[in-house]
Amino acid sequence: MKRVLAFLVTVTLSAMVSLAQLNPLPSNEQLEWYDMEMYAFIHYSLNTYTDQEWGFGNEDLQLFNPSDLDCRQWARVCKQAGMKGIIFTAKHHCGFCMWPSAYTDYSVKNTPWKDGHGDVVRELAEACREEGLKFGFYLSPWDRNHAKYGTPEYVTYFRNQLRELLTNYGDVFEVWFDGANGGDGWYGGANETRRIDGKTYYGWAETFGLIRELQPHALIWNDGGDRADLRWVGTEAGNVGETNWSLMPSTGSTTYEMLHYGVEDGDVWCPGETNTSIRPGWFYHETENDHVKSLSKLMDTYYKSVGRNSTLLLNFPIAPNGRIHPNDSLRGIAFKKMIDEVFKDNLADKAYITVEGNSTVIDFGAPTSFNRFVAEEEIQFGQSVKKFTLEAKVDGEWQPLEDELVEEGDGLTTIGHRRIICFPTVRATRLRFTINESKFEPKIKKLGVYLAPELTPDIPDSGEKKSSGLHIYFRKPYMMMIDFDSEQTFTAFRYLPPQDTKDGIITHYTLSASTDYQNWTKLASGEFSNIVNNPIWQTINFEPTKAKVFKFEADKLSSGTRMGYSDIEIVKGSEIMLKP
Ligand code: FUL
Repeated sequence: MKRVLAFLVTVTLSAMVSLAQLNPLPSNEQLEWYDMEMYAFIHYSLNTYTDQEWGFGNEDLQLFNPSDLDCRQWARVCKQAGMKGIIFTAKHHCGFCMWPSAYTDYSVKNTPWKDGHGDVVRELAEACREEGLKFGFYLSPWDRNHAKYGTPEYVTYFRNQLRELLTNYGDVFEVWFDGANGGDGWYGGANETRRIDGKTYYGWAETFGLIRELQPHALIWNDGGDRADLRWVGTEAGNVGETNWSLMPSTGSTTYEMLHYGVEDGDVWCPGETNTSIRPGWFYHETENDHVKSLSKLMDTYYKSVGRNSTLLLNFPIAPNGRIHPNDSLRGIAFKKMIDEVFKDNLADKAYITVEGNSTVIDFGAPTSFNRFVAEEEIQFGQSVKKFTLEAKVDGEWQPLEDELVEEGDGLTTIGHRRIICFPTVRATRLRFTINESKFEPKIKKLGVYLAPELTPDIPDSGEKKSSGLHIYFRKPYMMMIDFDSEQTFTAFRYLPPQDTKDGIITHYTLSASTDYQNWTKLASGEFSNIVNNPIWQTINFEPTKAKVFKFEADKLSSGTRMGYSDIEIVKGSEIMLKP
């Protein structure tokens, strides 16, 4: 009898194992993570005081002395903006630590702020607890300050810091390891370029082991290398694919397609987290105060993240005074109010619902206006739906509905945790939802039908190039010249990198000006940091300079052999020069 039982247990276990392989399932932590829907990123570091996106690693510690640093304000704003947690840049690529780490001098402990007795990580972790928000941190693996970066000693340092953050600040819900890795930096004064293999250098398996041991419930985000618990979605623009599987292959490199759309037959659960900033940049720049994303842009981001089986990690930068700027907080709070408004009244709750084969018919009883449809799968049993259709019965005729936010196809593919479909308002008596294809018997948890207020979309870009009136020509594949009919006084040069390819994006540049094409004055040179993942306008400000011609040289490209651009703008005072 015992043997029979043992045999049965073995058979059942192996059947469960092979079923699990066929249909990987999320962990409890991943299920809770989905339910958070939105949480905040906070970018704050020495960059805030140098107007940079990536610090070089030698920025002056004396710069860190905020007059009004208030982590409670951050937590309150984030909470009112509907965020369920905060992930904080404890250390960005410049290596400056926002907590008094015992392993480096390059931290808050050697700044004038609170006479070196402050700890931003502690203040924020406490503020999160007070506001009922979860707390997580970003610890940049790349460190442009550390002398030993690139050697095994740095990996020990990195793990020591990880241990500090995992043990001294209470529960951590997510640990974020950015993928920007290696390149030029200060490195303790060496001032050189160091390359590492991001997949092997940090010994991720062991590093992850430390997190599992010290914070077993924390989720790990990593955008390549060893598969962690959450994946990047391949862009920082704030959208994941309309088809979005929560699965990935457990090993091997990833491509943009895999990150953006997931992998239908992947063997591990590794859902996509959609990250973007409420402004163009991740860090605060005064010049972006009027470029906080509009309500319609934020709603679009919500539909393309939370509405596509993902979560939204929305960044709020901290201003130099140590607080979230009022423009960002007002917009964040308006965003939450708009989400509540859209989803306050589920019209399906009052309807008569019948199931006919693979179709569910929602009968409103009378012509009813709606423009949003929501479906959710019971993902604790896996993700199943591959294709569905939606039809509205208008004047007695069934009419197909399509997702208006996708460019190709009807967008009605995967569902997962939550899928929101947006379409122009229809007035119909019934809505029919049909599952056409699925991996296994799908389990639908919830259906919703809503009437969202019409938001005026952002005024579309007229498409007119700012550079269209400029006289631009190339001297070499790496050298662009822009000349004017007469000598004038200029104050800034702006560069918009190619938008649809990474080839030709300038990561390092030199800008010079001349009045006679003979004698050149170097106006600036440096790095357009994070331009590859976030290809937004880059501004080079300089002292008012008389010039007739500009020379813009690409010292380094992300890839490709020719410098590329989408647009160029040259600023004369506050006026934009369109015509020479
Ligand atoms: C990027 C980083 O390089 C940016 O600076 C920022 O932290 C963003 C969230 O991730 O890859």
